[in-house]
Amino acid sequence: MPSSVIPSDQIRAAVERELNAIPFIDIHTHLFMPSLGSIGLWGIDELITYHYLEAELFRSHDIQPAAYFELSKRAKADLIWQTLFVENAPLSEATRGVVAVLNAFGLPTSGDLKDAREFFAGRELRSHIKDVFRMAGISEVVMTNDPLDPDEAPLWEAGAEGDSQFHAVLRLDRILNKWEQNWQTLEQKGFAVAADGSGKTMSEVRRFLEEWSARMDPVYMAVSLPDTFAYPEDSLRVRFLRECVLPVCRERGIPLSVMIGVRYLVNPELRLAGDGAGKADLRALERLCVDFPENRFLTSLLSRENQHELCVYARKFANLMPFGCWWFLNNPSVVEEMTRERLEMLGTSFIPQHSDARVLEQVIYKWRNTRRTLTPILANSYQLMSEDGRPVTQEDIRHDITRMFRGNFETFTRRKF
Ligand code: RAT
Ligand code: ZN
Repeated sequence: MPSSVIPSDQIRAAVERELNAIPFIDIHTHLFMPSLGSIGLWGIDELITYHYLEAELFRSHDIQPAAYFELSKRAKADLIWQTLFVENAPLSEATRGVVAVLNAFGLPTSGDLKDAREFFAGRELRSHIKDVFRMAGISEVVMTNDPLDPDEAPLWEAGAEGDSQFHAVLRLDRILNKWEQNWQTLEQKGFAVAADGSGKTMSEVRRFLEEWSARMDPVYMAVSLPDTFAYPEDSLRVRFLRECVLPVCRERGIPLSVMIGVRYLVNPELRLAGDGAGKADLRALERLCVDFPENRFLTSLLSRENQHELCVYARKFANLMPFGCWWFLNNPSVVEEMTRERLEMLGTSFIPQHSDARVLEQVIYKWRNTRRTLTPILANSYQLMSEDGRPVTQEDIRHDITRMFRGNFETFTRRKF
């Protein structure tokens, strides 16, 4: 027996050790590097007013959304704190997350928010980011950068300084999903585009993507898509994909991330918290993989019902990389089910999780929860392998965890981080 073979009763501890030791790459967040700092969210009031918690507020308090959104940030946080943390025990995943962050910084998890507010007010952003990443066990994060966001675009245009711990992603939602509301912004920026996609629109959108890719150096391009997403289809979205997005991705050798299954604003009054989820028809994904073998697709799906099918498609197409347990799926019960299924069907050839953090300190609880949920799942897989006759070594565990939380992303993006 090779010396590094792990006895059965020590497998779980070995998995836990490696999960804690290996710094992960967080491949999809809504965090921003310090040079885009004015749009980055951090601190206690942002943590408590996370839209996942706003959705929960309206189930436990009778304030109307319109009245809630009139409040100041601080008053919103006080109301959510009082309702979801004081009057009720914080049992949900999103509320527990806030508790875990407070606890990680040694702050009180009950009572009022005075100490927490004082603590965060005294932090210097750059050193705070370093501490938070260390506490979360991540080496770097991937941002979501929207070249048509009126707050973000000017910062890039003014030459925002890059940061080795933050990688850019060119987000395409305003072009692919909201062209009608955004084509004039491109026109104002000097691109000869038309509302109906006629004339030079396609070559100009392509030029726009090339220009912004040169500016941001994105590790991938990304779009969130509705549950009704169809391909092929006679639509502007599909023309943009075929004639602009996918060719530029190929030119630059980067993947496209397709996040499918959002039902936008099923309750518009809730704003960011108002989206729902729906089952998608994955034949669209199949056709993309078949028609564009030279492109690579990072894929996350919002509906639980689509997850098994996604594994089947990943077995057919090497240019498809399932990633993450997205948004409403990022709860231990669902993460467990999805990750077991993926391990059973794909081995380690997928990316188990991303944080989707919108507020800096969320990476602490989100990655802690991922490690906690994954420890028994991975340990069980190694246990079964060992019972079937292949001893498990420390090197196996290190190699596999590194592959899932770093290597698969590096290989798929053709970068070394
Ligand atoms: O999880 C979220 O915060 C959602 O609101 C979305 O931002 C989603 O993750 C997305 O990237 O579209
Ligand atoms: Zn997201």
